[in-house]
Amino acid sequence: MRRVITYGTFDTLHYGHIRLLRRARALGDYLIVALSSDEFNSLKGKKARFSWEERKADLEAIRFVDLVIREDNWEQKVQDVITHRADVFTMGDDWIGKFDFLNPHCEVIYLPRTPDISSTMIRTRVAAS
Ligand code: C2G
Repeated sequence: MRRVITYGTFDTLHYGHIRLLRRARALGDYLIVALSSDEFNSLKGKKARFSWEERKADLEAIRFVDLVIREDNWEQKVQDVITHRADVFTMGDDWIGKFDFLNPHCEVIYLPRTPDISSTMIRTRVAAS
């Protein structure tokens, strides 16, 4: 059982996220998503439109997602990889190189981002409509 872990806010869930999650799950047999808490988002300078609980429920509707855990800080990744026995850590390549420190603990794979779609775009468009 090859276990994959990925992180993110996943606000206003869109096809860019879904294509990332599908490819992440295809790297193994079990996908764990560490979902940024509202508090951590403010640390990241992000304000999600939907609460952590709403964003968690949206993610759990995706067949490729096996477990959703909380992401509360930047420092938890090594412990998460150990606790959840992750063999692979993956993120979109907008993060390329940023998480290479995880290499001793698991494989680190960056996947190409889906162009021209973002939660910011959706929030802006929806707010304007
Ligand atoms: N993503 C993508 N294509 C897009 C938008 C996002 O592939 N058009 C990917 C991102 O690269 C990331 C994941 O979807 O791997 C989640 O994106 P966000 O919700 O924007 O997450 P982010 O704010 O980058 O948080 O500790 C890491 C952070 O929690 C990452």
